[in-house]
Amino acid sequence: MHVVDSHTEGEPTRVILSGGPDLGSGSLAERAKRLATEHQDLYRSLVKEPYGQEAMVGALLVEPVDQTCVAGVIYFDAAAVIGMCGHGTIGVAATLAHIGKIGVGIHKLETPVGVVEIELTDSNTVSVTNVDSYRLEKNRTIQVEGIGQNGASIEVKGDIAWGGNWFFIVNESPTAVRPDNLMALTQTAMAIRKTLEKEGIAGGEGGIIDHIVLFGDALTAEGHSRNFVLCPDNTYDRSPCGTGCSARLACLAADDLLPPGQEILQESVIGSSYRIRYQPASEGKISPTITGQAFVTRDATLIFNEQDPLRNGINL
Ligand code: PYC
Repeated sequence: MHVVDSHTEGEPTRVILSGGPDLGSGSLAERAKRLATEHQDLYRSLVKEPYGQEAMVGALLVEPVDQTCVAGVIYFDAAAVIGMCGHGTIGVAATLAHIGKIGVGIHKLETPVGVVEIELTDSNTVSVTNVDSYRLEKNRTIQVEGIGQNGASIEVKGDIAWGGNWFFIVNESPTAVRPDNLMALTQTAMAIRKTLEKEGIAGGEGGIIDHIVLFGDALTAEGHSRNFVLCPDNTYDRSPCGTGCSARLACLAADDLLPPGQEILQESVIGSSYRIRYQPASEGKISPTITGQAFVTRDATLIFNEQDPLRNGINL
């Protein structure tokens, strides 16, 4: 299997260029479902240790239905096949540039949730105009057990928003959003997601809210902030999370906190950043654009040995 690895603002992506599973024909959403249900061990082993690494997102390149797109792409992490991935798209663009498939300029990629546009400014710098994003619900209040003093429960408020995946966005995190606090942040975000699950709180059409975003300090005068994002596989996003930024921009737009076209900086918990902005789209949605950098780290052949008892990854 031919793979190219990269990182986008610290978050790893593995692009599968050839040798991946045959998902047949149909829409990207249908093929993503097939990957999720018929090839679970395989896709997970691609990103889990010992073949992959913690926090890695896989990007399986497939034939697009829309022939104006340079490729179709299906994203997944060690737990789930996901709809879209912002950092992954920046990594795919840098990878396609690395193999000479695209040059500087504007291109399109097809994902299970729609077509996204990528603008490659140089071999590493990419702007992604993501699928239209929106806020479904403002200030949903939940009672989260086990994260207060001595295991007490705490009231947490969050917005439910779509950015290519479903997000619960907490503006006032009960846990400080600092790089020396990763364990506590992970526990808090996992407890929030568990509460959402338990209470049957979902995105549109019952979509699972599998990403949690925590914001700590108030915005600076320029609208800059730092986030912590929990992914479905319980790792935290080292980048500021492109789909999370899209969902966040939808909330800022809905609250009239950011005018169209004005660019702000979104920092991740590790301090890497994206430049993000939006334009209004139809039906009260927004069209978000995320700019960041990806660097190719490895161009390799993966060998899965039938004799290897850990070829499906470490499953604890
Ligand atoms: O950048 O959208 C993103 C993303 C989703 C999961 C990990 N990164």
